[in-house]
Amino acid sequence: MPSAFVVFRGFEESIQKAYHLGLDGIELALKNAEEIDPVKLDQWLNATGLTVSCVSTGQVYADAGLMFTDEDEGKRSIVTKKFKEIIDLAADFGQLVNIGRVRGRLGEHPRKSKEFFKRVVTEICEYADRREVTLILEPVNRYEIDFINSVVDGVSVLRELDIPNLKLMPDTFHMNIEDSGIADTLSDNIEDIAYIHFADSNRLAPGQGHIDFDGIFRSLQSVDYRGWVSLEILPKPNPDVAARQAADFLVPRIENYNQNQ
Ligand code: LER
Ligand code: MN
Repeated sequence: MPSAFVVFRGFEESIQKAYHLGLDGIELALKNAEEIDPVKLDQWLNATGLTVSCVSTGQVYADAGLMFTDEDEGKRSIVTKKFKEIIDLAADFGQLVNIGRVRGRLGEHPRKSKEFFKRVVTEICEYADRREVTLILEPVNRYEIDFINSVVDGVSVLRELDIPNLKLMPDTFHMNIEDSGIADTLSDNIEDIAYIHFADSNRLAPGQGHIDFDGIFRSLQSVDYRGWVSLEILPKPNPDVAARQAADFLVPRIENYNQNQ
């Protein structure tokens, strides 16, 4: 979708560009599993040595307004089916699928909405477990969604649901709005964290706003975080410049981080 916070569009070209920027992987933002041909994807990845870091699903929501909390059972079945297809794809590519805004809203009937959310999450996690895929729940700030806004909120949902293949995907942009601190909150909750979205305070490339990424790297290093950090930034002033700013800032820091493992 034109509104997606993705840097590049077009799979083959994006993989090529990510490779030339010195990145290790590519996060796919899909609205449907059929959007991508797995055979071609495998070829593009093999040609570059990149891997899929995760499949993100914000576009499942953005495209058709589908959400886990929908009162309409038919719509909940559609979103569940789409997730199962994406999980099948992720079984071969990345083994991680995110749950962001597609979880929906609590709205006027919070008890019912929470129950619907729980049912869909339980069903897709069970399906994913058999395929060794983990679902990663993303806390999203209050201006975009009305529940699970902070990492601390996310941790309490994880404790309540108690599903082994359900983890968190914090996003530094949202954490800057909702959490008491970024670096400490990440290290304090690292056992529940499987993946991290990096964007600066203004959603631009890391280094273009006021988030202390060096402090975050130190904190992650102190708890030996081994998961991905992935860029989810606005393509501004244009996709290539934004990606270059991000790579110039992050690649040396990640190389340094990996050398100190
Ligand atoms: C999705 O990863 C996210 O962070 C949202 O803010 C995008 O709308
Ligand atoms: Mn995000």
